[in-house]
Amino acid sequence: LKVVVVGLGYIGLPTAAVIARTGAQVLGIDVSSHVVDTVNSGKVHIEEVDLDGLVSGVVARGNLRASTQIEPADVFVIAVPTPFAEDHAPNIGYVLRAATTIAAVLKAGDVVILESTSPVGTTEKVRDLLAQLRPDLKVPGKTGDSPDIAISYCPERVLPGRILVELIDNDRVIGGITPRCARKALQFYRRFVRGACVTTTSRAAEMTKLTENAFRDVNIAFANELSRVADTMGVDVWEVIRLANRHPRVNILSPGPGVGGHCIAVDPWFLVHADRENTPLIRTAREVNDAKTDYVVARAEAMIAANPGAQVACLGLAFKANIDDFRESPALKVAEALAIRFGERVRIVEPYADALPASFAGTGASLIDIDTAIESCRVMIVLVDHDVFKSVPLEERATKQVYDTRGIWPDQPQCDLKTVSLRLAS
Ligand code: SAJ
Repeated sequence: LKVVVVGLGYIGLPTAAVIARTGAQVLGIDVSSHVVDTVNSGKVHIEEVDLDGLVSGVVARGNLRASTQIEPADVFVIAVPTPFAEDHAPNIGYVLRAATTIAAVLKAGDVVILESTSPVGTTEKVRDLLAQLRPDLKVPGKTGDSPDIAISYCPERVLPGRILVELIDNDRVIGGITPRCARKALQFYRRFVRGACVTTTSRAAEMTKLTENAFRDVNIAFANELSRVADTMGVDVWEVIRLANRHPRVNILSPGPGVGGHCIAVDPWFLVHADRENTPLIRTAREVNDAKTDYVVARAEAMIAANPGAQVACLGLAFKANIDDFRESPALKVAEALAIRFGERVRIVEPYADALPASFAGTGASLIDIDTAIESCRVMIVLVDHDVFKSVPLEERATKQVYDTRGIWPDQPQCDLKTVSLRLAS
């Protein structure tokens, strides 16, 4: 079996490597020659648990190659980004460009699978584009009962940090343009997926992916809204959530400084953009989560202003715990805002960074380790729940002024938060 994976990013590269491990011949296509060269030398350009070892193994065995040039194959997997524009309109330009690239080498019997998170109807657009570019091929759902190619949508659902595990163990939703298309894609996923593979239509599969991330966003928004109410009331939100979650049908997620990453803060907009009138809750959840970052900045600023001259440690820049991914990170946004306002008083602790991102240049802020932070900073703003921060014992921070946006130190004296929130309110 020969498989082409278009896009060697956070999803495409692990997917290509996992397929290559099954013994298939896999060619990864990327527009970046740096990425192509890196993969061909058996190395990786992204950090993901165990990915380096897997890629070096499958490249050494000759099962995975990378190129900027497409080649014929039996199965084509599209895993390119689908960003959105200023007005939240989804941009499927990379998907259509990938389909155009594939069209050049497509032949009867081939299977095309879109994995990129996409607005409902995108897979049909891919089908229409392939039909237009290759009038010599019969496409599914359009030109007769026995199409030459199969086209499906099968969203990735993996969690960064657990990608190689979840690629295998998670259930997959496989949406065919026709049932026959779904069956063809199913045969392919059975090669490496241990979870259940459930077939449906491409439109239902597209909406399922968007629904999963919108569900999580709405639930995080609920937690973030609660945290603001609790601040106003002078109540510890973490204690309230712990207590409420003892109810058998209540399961509240964790508040934080906002929602980051490339998925949950983006995908709900695809639903809102498709049907603005009927999505007030999903849109509001997005706004609540974005506004939480501004609220954390304002609260941290009030706390720092109340401690004149004190050094301030911002703990964490990553978009979530125990990863080195700073994309769309609310922690990064908070730390940047504080560095711009308070300059060299601001010290950043991020065990997953070797240096501060370029956006901190000229602010005077510096990168330090957690021990130096404990020694030198009286104010601590917890922005990421990295394990290394969680393990700081109470005796090392009992006298600190702490704003714990992630609730990692439940035993921390809370009095200052109440004072600050009252000051903010007045
Ligand atoms: N977050 C909170 N509170 C929580 C949970 C998360 O503030 O209780 C924040 C995180 O700190 C982070 C953001 O939300 O900033 C997103 O983190 P996440 O762990 O919820 O999700 P991602 O973005 O790493 O991955 C999500 C996953 N989707 C779901 O859990 C429904 C993953 O399965 C998807 O494959 C991925 O999006 C994707 O690629 O779409």
